Amino acid sequence: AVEVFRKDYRAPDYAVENVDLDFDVRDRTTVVSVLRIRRNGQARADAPLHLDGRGFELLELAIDGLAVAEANVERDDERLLIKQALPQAFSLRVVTRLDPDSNHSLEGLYRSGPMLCTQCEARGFSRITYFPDRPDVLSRFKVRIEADAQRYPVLLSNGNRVEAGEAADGRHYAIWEDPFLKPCYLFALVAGDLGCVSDTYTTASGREVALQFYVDKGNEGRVPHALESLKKAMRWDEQVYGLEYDLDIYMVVAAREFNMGAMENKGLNLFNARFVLASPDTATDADYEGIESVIAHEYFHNWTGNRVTCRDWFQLSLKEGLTVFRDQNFSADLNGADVQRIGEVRQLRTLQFAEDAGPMAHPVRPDSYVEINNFYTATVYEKGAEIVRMLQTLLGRETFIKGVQHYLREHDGSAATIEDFLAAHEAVSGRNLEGFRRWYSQAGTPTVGIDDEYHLLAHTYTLHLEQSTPATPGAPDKKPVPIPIRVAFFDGEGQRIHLPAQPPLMPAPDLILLEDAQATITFEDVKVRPTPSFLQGFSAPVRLQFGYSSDQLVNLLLHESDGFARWEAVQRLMLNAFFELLSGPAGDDTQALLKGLQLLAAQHFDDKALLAELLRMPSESYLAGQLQPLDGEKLAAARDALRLRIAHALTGPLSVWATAAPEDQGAINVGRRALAGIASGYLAATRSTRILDLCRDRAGSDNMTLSYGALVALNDIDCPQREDAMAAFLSRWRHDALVLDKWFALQAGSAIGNGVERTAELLGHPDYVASPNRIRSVLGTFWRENLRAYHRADGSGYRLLAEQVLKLDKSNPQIASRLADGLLGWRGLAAPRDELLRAVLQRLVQQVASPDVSEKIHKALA
Ligand code: B3K
Ligand code: ZN
Repeated sequence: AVEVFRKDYRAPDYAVENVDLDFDVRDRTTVVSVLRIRRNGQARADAPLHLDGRGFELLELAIDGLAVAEANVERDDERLLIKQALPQAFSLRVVTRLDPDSNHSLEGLYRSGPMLCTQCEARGFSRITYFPDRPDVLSRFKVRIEADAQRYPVLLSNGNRVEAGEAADGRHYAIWEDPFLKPCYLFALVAGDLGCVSDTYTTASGREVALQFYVDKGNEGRVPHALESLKKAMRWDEQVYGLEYDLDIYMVVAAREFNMGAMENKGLNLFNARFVLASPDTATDADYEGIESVIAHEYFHNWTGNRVTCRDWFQLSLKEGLTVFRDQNFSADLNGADVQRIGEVRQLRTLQFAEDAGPMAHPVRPDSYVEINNFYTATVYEKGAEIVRMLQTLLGRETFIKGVQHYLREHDGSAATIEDFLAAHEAVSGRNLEGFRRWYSQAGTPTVGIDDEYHLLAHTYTLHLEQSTPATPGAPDKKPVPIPIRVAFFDGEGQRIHLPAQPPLMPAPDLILLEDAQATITFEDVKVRPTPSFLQGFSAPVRLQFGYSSDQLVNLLLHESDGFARWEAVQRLMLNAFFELLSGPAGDDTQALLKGLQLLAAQHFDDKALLAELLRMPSESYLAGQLQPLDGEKLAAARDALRLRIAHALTGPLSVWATAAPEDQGAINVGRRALAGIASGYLAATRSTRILDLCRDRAGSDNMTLSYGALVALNDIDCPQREDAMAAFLSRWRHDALVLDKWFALQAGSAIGNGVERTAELLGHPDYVASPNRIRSVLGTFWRENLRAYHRADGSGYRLLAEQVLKLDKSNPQIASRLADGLLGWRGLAAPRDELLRAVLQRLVQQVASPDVSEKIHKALA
């Protein structure tokens, strides 16, 4: 595989104006593609025609009705070059034969249960036919599908259905036309036997849109939440961005087998079933929120991604970062900003900070890639969203929205760049975003260090700020970036102190803008020593270092009004206690945490969901990023000790919260259930029979949040209640794939016994199937959240994961490559694990075939 560089971008020589596709679905599927092609103005008259294609049988290749001679063709595994003299405009006919039933990569045309479906982003369309598979070639698509009427009653593609009817031999057909220009990665097709739930939506301008959800038959009752979420998203985009839906129909199809969350194909989204199907007995409140946000995300792509797409894949964050930012705001508006923001930061710090610190670190706009699928990352998505958020902070919400609208107007129907996006914001705001561009081009997580000084006699308060970004692979020298730091000040009793703005460094009383490597701000006339609260709302994706005292942290935990800042304070207290317990007995730091939590427990909380977040312990995978070198067994033990300490210090309130566990839907109950789950988790660690019995009984609840919460609480405790509850859960849900995924994840994540052996056994369990969701449940949970097992000092955890990566490397490289993330960080491990994992990698690198996995392993060993 070759490395592709951003600097090598060249506009395509040929435009494909029309794409006419004919899918004849039989045991094999034959695809006739007729393209109307025109040479672009800037191209040389003798420019060869570049087509991408792989993994199919080529039956015909003709230009203007004449077969292309072998002598005029140059071809390798992935592409084909036509070198004969070509007229300025011509038609290309390509006939290919596909075998979707044996396509386990889940890219291109493949089978998922009762249907055939497609996944084309990033480069799956070229598994269907020869085509210039690049996002800057935009065409008008017309698609005819013919298939057996019994086996495939549902025939779908993008746009509007313009014709349908019967064909010979019990077959039928449908013809779809998409009036909008689109790149081939947004093409989609579905042929299957599916149930349908439909509804309508009336847009702000009064157009009626048909909404249709296609799911496995029998699952229709689990669609309403996704459907309601879609309608909310459609309304939100009208109200906030003034953006309306543009076709007469919007379809969502739920697939059992899907490599990622979902895909925004024009008018025909394909979804991992887990982001569509929900009922209170099968899906947790967290699942409900996930569905709402992914449904919204894919819908928002209709403008940010589809109407305006990306010029090349280096610009991926143009659509992904912006669309994540939009779905985050949607969720915050619907469910409350504080808890939403805490979840975002938790994810960013756990996944993206780790990525930035590892061998795959890359800028939000990468400079090169070997396999583009490896760059659908937390950096491109989540850090990309953080950059957009900072832009909004700098420009103000109103100007920012105008900037987005201006960008969409200027580039509607075309393929754009991140540069175009920034230029649009410069145009509407009159600001120069030169320095800001560095956020897109520079990898690594900046650290901001702050010191403060208070002069009792002079009544001055001074802040010294500095920033630096650590070197990342291939990029040793980093420049400062503009960092917006939202700030508030409090006195010792938690009352706000208002200190004045000091432009340009402090453009508003609540905002510091650190643009240089260092800066100093002095405030006069400050009567008492302030407790600063830096980075409110997590206003920039940085690590912030400030020597908070325990008292200051407790002060912020109890009195800050910004939910994120309260959470941040308790995170710091928890981390301090965790480090104390890692190296010895409980001392001052643990005491400070417990005292803070006791005071917190005595406060009145309307927002129970926020209280639950404040009490939640940092996850193992988050802690792993804090510990260098990493000893997973020690880490898990210290975390267990911390859990037990908290349980003993808060037994009273925890018992109250653990019991208040309502089954009904509704936001207030979502918070109560979250709290009950957290509280039972702590209490179970004390092994009190009362709580273990309660959890066992609750695991049989008809409310999945309660049931699953109880199982999580029991999961690390070796006791008969756990055995009984797990067995009952398995036999109750054995036939429901999505719920069964939860059972597998619990097993793979449990601290009990030998987790490596148990995980290996799970892979041979009679109920195990190698679907992407199941693989992630078992192996993803194992390496990310079971550090005790995965990092066993004998290296057996590493060997198990590597074996599975190798196995999947051949059938489904995208999934294999996701799992390979668990193998990359050997440099950060405590001996002897570093050498054990390195040896595993050195063996693996000889054996893997896919560019996906091999790119990562090469970078890890470099
Ligand atoms: N755009 C798709 C992701 C495609 C991943 C290709 N490997 C889903 C999304 O971000 O909405
Ligand atoms: Zn997306």
